Amino acid sequence: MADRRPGGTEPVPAAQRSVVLRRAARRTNLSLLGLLVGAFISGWLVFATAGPVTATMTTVVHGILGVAVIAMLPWKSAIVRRSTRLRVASVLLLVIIIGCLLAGFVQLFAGYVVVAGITPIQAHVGAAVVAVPLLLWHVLRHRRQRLRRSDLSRRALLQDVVIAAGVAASWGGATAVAFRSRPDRPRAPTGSRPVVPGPAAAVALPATTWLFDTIPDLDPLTHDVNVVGTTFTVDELVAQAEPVTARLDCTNGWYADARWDAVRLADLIGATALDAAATLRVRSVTGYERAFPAAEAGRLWLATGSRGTQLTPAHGAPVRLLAPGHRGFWWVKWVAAVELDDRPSWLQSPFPLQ
Ligand code: HEM
Ligand code: HEM
Ligand SMILES: Nc1nc2c(c(=O)[nH]1)N[C@H]1C(S)=C(S)[C@@H](COP(=O)(O)O)O[C@H]1N2
Ligand SMILES: [Mo]
Repeated sequence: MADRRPGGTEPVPAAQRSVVLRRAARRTNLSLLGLLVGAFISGWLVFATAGPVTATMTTVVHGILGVAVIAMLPWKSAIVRRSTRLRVASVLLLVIIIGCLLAGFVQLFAGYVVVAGITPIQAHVGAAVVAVPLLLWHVLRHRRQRLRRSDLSRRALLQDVVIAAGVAASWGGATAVAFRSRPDRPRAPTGSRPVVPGPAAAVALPATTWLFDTIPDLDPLTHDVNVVGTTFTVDELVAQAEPVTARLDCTNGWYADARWDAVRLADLIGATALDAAATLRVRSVTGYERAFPAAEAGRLWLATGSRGTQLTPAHGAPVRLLAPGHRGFWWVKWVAAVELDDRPSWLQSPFPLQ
């Protein structure tokens, strides 16, 4: 890939032929570093958001950063080709980043599919997590990447603007195609696709564990739930339950507008106690728990069934939380207790650890 200057003798690499295409290796490497860190952080922000506005913002930022990583590949491949020695870990990093990107696009265009027991999001996030130590090693190994003044010249920044425009256009095109793909499974702002089209029974949903939780076998006849000091049997909750349609949007890339039989938490807790508390904590018999601002009690529900039938153990029987407007990992299954306290609800791990 080298040509010769007219009348000259030195080979000139293809990437240096044009001012527009020339890019200092350190600028490419530092851009890649920034983009990868940004993609990693924004990916977790996609998981943390559920509202139409917040989820759109995080998926747009994440998608654009991801596409920008691809835009660096031509320049990065010139660096790799120039390099005197290829290291296994670096090549592995390359393979993993490409796999991560491919899985991201499978989610974008096709959504939730299970291939060999794995979903696109699991492959995507798994690859990103594995890439972290490899990238760390790679960066420490090639650490001398200080920016120079010329990297911030007007020409250099103009190049970034041109690249950014190309990235935005490619991302826009891909997103437009994604929104038209699989019209039977319309994409939510979070990027999820419906696992079952139309209003579903909860029992038709995939049973999902966040990380390591195990499904307990609870007896609906003896299990009860302690709601701020008052004990409710399952029968008492069933008697008060009303039909509710709520969207469960799992970070694994699917959502479902399922029908549930459920009781509003605000109807089980005294208004004075609620007003006095900062936080409402929902605990599972497994130890899994999530804390919400107490003011949300009017939008949180304890579900005992779906369309008149009991929940299955995998879906949280006998009692599970519905948290519409929050991603699936907030929908605590096998609820043992609901508690109020004064510790702010944001003082918890942003994601469950079990
Ligand atoms: C090396 C880091 C990462 C890169 C380069 C990357 C790149 C991408 C790309 C290119 C897409 C598809 C494009 C698009 O949505 O417009 C995507 C989608 C997605 N990524 Fe990542 N990602 C990374 C890490 C993560 C992490 C750590 C998470 C979550 C913890 C995550 C979650 C998601 C989700 C949920 C989608 C689908 C959202 C949608 O369809 O808009 N990503 N990613
Ligand atoms: C997508 C992420 C990246 C991939 C896949 C990648 C891959 C590679 C590969 C395969 C090489 C050839 C040399 C080797 O095998 O180690 C290389 C060279 C290099 N990389 Fe990266 N790299 C990435 C990001 C970065 C970042 C973020 C930095 C630093 C901030 C960096 C700095 C360098 C430097 C300085 C070289 C040149 C080494 C030489 O000339 O021998 N790379 N990269
Ligand atoms: N106790 C407990 N509750 C949990 C989980 C878990 O692992 N443990 N997984 C959460 C996740 S990630 C999702 S998407 C929903 C899935 O509910 P489902 O299995 O009824 O589809 O439950 C949530 N509640
Ligand atoms: Mo989930």
